[in-house]
Order: sequence, then structure tokens, then C-alpha cells
Amino acid sequence: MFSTSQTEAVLAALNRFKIELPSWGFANTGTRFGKYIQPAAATTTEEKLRDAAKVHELTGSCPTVAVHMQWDFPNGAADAARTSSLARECGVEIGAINPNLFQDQEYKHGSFGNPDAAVRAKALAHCQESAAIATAAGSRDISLWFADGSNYPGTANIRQRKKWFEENLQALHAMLTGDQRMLVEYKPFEPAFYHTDIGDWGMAIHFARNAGSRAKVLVDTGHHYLAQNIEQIVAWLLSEQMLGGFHFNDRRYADDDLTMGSIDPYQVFRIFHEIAFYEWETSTEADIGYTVDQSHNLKGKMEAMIQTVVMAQQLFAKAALVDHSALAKAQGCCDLVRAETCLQDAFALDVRPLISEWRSAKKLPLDPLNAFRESGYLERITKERASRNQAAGGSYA
Ligand code: RM4
Ligand code: MN
Ligand code: MN
Repeated sequence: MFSTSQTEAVLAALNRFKIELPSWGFANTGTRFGKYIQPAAATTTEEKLRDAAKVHELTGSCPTVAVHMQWDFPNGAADAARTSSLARECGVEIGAINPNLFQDQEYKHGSFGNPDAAVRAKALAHCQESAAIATAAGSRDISLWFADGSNYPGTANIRQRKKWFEENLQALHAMLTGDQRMLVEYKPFEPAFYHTDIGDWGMAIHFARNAGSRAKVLVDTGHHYLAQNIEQIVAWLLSEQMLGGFHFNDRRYADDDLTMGSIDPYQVFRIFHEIAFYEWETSTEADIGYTVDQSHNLKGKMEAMIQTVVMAQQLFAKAALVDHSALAKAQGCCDLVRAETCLQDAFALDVRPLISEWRSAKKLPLDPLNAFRESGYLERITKERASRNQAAGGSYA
């Protein structure tokens, strides 16, 4: 039922589609109210890397793992060489380095936006160490998310904090080496509930431009108000050459960190479509880091991650099937129904047979989730890790 050009478009899309897995997605993480402990959850960086590598082995699309400074590099730069060789040994590479600027007690009133100069300096030094780790691990992106903000009106000098952010982001930019980039993530609320220092993409693009040419914006799909048109933001960032990467997850209410495409797959499709359409129009390949940022509290972590990658492959492949010349033509003559149908038609196609073809050509399992269930991996790690996970506890207070 697929034409040769459709088949080629999907196979080419699958060949180049890579999505990075987050190390923290394999460990026990929870809600604000506590954690339900999973006996199979990864308890060490090595286990996180092994689990991520297993997902890559089954899906063929996730050769890199995003890591968090404090959780994966407790001894800082001293851990870098060992961790990156460990990753390679497992069959993956270290991806984006995520500084941790929210867990230490000093960050109670912010990191880059903290009124205390010593705390701002500490946060910058931590980012510098992250950049050094990125260099040692051969990873390109420093992915910056700040919990900075305030809870009550009048308690923070918003303009002053903006200046402090500009200063530190510029200083960090000056520390980048080689082809390193820094990605600025925005989030409108949580943990701060009155103002967030980088509250939306406008603030993020300002900070990125102000910092320098290697700074780009990172779009976390969960970090928007409910009715916000995320694909429009994506289109604008593409047009401004400022889209650096994504954190994918889905949500019903807020930053729920649910499985990508579980609530609204059409949303993800529309994002991928804007990227594919841009690439078609400009005859370029957009340089975007796709990453999963999810926290599975109830679903099995590895199963949820496999499900995510499979969904991402499908939606990326569907977006590759939009008939761009027909769309451009319909848009040009304001043929609204025809234009909209170009998207709906591609979205409605069942690309799974083509993905199976691709998997079999790549010698990947035809059904990654089933292959995982049959592999015995889960039973083995459950046995190995259960007592360590039980001991950790999941209390909120
Ligand atoms: C935030 C944000 C960041 C992630 C932290 C743990 O909501 O999405 O990317 O690193 O959570
Ligand atoms: Mn995120
Ligand atoms: Mn988030």
C-alpha cells in the first residue's frame, strides 16, 4: 500500500532518527509525594547505562544516554573517564550533561539567580565542571534546567535576577570548548509557583542569544501552559536557528512526565512535521538533540522506555510521510481543507509494517517490547536489585 517514495522516506527517517535516553528514567524517581519503589530500578550509574543500552539494543534508535551531574557523577570530573568508558563497554555513549542546580541546600533561593554572589559562583563552577565532564566524555551538549524562581509576589527582584542569569550564562558560554553547545530549558512553574527565572521560550531565546552563538533553546514538551501551541514555538525557533533540542514527555495537566504520545500523539506528530517541513523547504538537516525526559512511577521503567522509543519512531516516520509539495501548494492558494488533510492523511497511515521492514533489515527484534519480555533481562535485574531498592525507601517526608 505504500509507494516506493513513501517507503524510502520512512526508511530514511528511521535511519537517521536518534533519541537520547535519560539515565534518571531508569532509577526510582517519584512525585512530590513519594516514590513507589520498583525492585528492578537501576541503583547505580552502571545499571542505568546497562538498562539504556538494552533499550538501544532492542530498538536501534538510542545510542546515547543523558546524564545528571549529581546523580551520575557524585565525584564530579573524577568520575568522567570511568563513566564514559563504562558506557562504551555497555554499547552506548554519554550524551547531554545535565548540571544539577537544584538539589543542594544553598540553592533554596536559586542558583544563577541567587542574591548571594557566593551561591551564583558555586553554580557557575558546577557548570564549568559539567563542561569539563562533557569534554572528557566526548559529549556535545550541556543541558541547562534551572529551578530558580520565587513563590510570592515581591519577594524576588526579577530584573536583577535576569541580569545575574545573563552574567553567568555568558560566563558559561565562554567556557565551552570544541563543538560544545549549551541548551537553555524553560519551564513556567514548579518548583517555583509565582515566577520562574526562565519561564518561557521568549526568555530562553533571549538568554541564549545573549550568551553567545553556541547557546540554543531546549523545548521540554511538558513545560507549557495547557493550550499553548508548541509546534508554533518549534517553527519559530527553527526559523531563528535557535532550536537546540527537546525533552519529550506527555502530560494531561502540567509537567506530568508521562510517556511520549500517550495522551496526544498528534501533538508530537505536529512537532515532527514542523521540523520535516522546515528541512524540506530549506534542503537542510536540522541539528536537533531529541531526548526523552520522563519519570515512570507506575509503569515498569524499561518497558515504558521501549514503548516511548517505539512511539517516537512511529510518529517521526509518519511526519516523514507528509506530502510537502502538495502542502505548500495548498497553503499557497489557501486551500485550507486540502492543506489540513495533508497532515491528517500522513498521521492516519499505519507505518508499523514499514518499521518492521526496517527492523528486520537492521536485524532488530520485530517487536522490541515482546523481545524484552522474553529476554529474561527483567527477571535477572529484579533479583539482583530488589533488596537494594527496598532498602532505599520511598518516603516523601
Ligand atoms: C525538570 C526538567 C529537567 C529535569 C528535571 C529533573 O522538570 O524537565 O529537564 O532535569 O526536571
Ligand atoms: Mn526537561
Ligand atoms: Mn520537566
